[in-house]
Amino acid sequence: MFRHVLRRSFHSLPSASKFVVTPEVREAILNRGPVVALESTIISHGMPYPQNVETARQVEDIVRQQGAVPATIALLDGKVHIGLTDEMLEKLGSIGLKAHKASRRDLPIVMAQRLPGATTVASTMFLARAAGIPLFVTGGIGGVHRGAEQSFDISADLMELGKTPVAVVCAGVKSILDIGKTLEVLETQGVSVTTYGPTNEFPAFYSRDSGFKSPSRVDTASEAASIIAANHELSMNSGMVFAVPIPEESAVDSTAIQDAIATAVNEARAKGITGKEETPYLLKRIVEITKGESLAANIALVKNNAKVGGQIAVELANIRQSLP
Ligand code: PSU
Ligand code: MN
Repeated sequence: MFRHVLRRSFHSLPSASKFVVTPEVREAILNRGPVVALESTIISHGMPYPQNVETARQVEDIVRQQGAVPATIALLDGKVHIGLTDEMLEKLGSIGLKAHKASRRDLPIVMAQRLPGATTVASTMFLARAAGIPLFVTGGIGGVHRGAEQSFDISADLMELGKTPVAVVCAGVKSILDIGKTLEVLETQGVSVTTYGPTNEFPAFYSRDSGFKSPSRVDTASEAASIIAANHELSMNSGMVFAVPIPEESAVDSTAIQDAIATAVNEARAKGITGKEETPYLLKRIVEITKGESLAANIALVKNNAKVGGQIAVELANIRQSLP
């Protein structure tokens, strides 16, 4: 059971010809080695150019420094790319919001229409799983939007986490969202949520605490890897969230951020911005209102997640490679 799930890879897919996997990533997958999937909506829609491209490159370097192979995922010219060249990264970053924000429902459309597609947490998980990559690093996951009881706006990320066995390393959930409701939906979906210590709280992206206790906690990469291995061993077919609090020195004053978030959310309501546009709009306005302070924090936490995620990938590879 365990081996079957852990050995799953793109070779078993009927659509293998639509997957372009770089030789380095391919080799690591086949050897059950340490690979870290990375999303591309954070590049196109999550940060301004050129900091987005610069950060994406640094994140890949940090993953490598831990001994793991980075695999940034995007769609270009009708194909899924697992591992991007420098030129591809530059292209996605520089076209920014003109790239198609491709969540699960958008994948077939973006592929068929050969659009430049940036993958969200949901679609990156789906494609990582298809390629045989069990671990994925990002900044923050999508969640239940404020006022969802009226709008029904709940990110597809949460549903994907319920049905795709990929571990997502993030800094928790931004308080542009309703964090309490997000944790409730994750529970309903059967997603294992763990804070990567040294705290018992679920982190809130820019700040280390959300006021909500995390359902579980680990303090080392090997403990995290053993949870991922156990998920596979049980054939859970559901995802896991590892929430890493932003480093203390990079956390930002929560009142300034809370004010910026409140302003941005009110503006979005006033302008009638909803659906897939809402998250990118809020991210962009918060950077503008805080005059870049939030961007610096965002970059710092993504890099920290890359470090932790790279270490977990190495530990997970040790477990998988020790299997018969
Ligand atoms: N949250 C962030 N930064 C991001 C995103 C979310 O702090 O870049 C992106 C991710 O790609 C995530 C997506 O999967 O937004 C969620 O969008 P939506 O709420 O439309 O599902
Ligand atoms: Mn939404």
